Amino acid sequence: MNTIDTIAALCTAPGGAISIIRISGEQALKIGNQVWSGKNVLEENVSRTLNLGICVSNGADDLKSGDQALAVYMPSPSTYTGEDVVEIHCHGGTLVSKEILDAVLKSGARAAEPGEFTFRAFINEKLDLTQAEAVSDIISAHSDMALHIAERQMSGLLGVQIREIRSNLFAVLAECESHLDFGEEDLNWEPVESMINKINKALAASKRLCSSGEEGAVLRDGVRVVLAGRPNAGKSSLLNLILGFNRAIVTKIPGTTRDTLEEFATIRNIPVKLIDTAGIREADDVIEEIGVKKSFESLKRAQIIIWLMDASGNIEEEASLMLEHTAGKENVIALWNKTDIAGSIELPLFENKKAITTVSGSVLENSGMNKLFDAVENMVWGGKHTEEPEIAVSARHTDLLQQAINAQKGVRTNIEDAEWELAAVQLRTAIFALGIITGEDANPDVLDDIFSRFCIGK
Ligand SMILES: Nc1nc2c(ncn2[C@@H]2O[C@H](COP(=O)(O)OP(=O)(O)OP(=O)(O)O)[C@@H](O)[C@H]2O)c(=O)[nH]1
Ligand SMILES: [Mg+2]
Repeated sequence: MNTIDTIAALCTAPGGAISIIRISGEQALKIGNQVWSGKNVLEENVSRTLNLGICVSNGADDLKSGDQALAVYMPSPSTYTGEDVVEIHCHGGTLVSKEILDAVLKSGARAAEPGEFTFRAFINEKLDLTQAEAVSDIISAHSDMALHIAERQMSGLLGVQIREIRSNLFAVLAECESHLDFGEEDLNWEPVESMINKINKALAASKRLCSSGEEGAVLRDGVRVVLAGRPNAGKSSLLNLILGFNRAIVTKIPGTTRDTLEEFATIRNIPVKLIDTAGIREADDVIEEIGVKKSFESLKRAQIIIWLMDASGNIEEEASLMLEHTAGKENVIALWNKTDIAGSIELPLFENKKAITTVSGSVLENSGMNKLFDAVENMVWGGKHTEEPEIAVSARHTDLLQQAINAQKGVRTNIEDAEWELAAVQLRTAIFALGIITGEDANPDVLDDIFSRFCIGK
């Protein structure tokens, strides 16, 4: 991605009431005035205010279409990208915005690549790399908790902590390098103990951040929760209950769901991908057979299985089917459903099976569901999570933090043994890994990989 061209893209999703076209770069103002015309020409005097005017669909001198639009000029450097920015807010609808964007491109802008506005913000030091990543996390957040964490990362919290660790390591590195350069001289050397203290502090902070990676993975990727069981057990009813609306068809006919159905939801603020499956049985026809095959595929990739059993049915058969299909799997919640019509019978609890947590209730009457959600929460957080973490790092950060931790571990011994050369090498490795996290030391491949995952217009 070069940073010279003036770039433009539609920043809003299609189908909304308003569309926003953003233009960023040196030519933004000139192009803006070519495609938009109002009482005021866009210039410094009217900057940062919305101006009403019309758009020119074919650029420059052709005022034929005259779509009403608001335009705003935001001069650099106090803009999202750090460059001159013009935004045109026009009527929603694919055609209007496409015509205006075409005119902008004809007037000299280049179509922005995914994440290119944020990339420019990064290059112009408006954001560090962790903040740029947080922009994407904010867009894709599926729970309040994920959103709050992304917002804190966006405000720079993670970057600040990484830079603090780095500066401790830099201080120790400077001392090690002095030993290498002026080892023979009688300088005012920092005591070894104080250097080790700095390493210990940096190491503890790195480990603390690294350990938030598990929460980060849950909150960013969500947990795959598969609803499985025999036909009619109540799987689709449970999906609808958790979603809060009727997404799946529910009937009393066994075999209603034939294809797997995936929906995002939250359970106790945990983002989950719920997968409703076709009931498992000997299929009646080829369509159902494919559906059942897909159910088995889903089971393989599940992080949590909620296996529903009909408590009003044949208890032994229900239990043995569940045990057969969840054998060797971790994180199984066995849900005895339909207790409202089951009468007072004793239901097996599978207490000798460590991977299985058994709960019972009625999806129809919405009873016992808190116990089900407790079980999901316990499985996700391993019973230890209590409150919202301040920071939850991503898989990329975790890998780099781990590299930094490994390097820091050796440094203590190197310093004690006055192995300044070795200590310096390890410290540089750790500092470099941390610098990739914040972007100072990230190479173009890393940046391409990160920004290509953004959407166009961000
Ligand atoms: N009494 C009672 N009926 C329930 C309960 N949960 C679901 N049902 C009913 O059981 C029937 C089947 O429910 P579904 O949710 O379609 O079951 P399913 O497991 O998705 O079934 P398939 O899609 O055929 O595999 C429907 O008539 C539901 O209303 C419950 O807790 N109690
Ligand atoms: Mg169903």
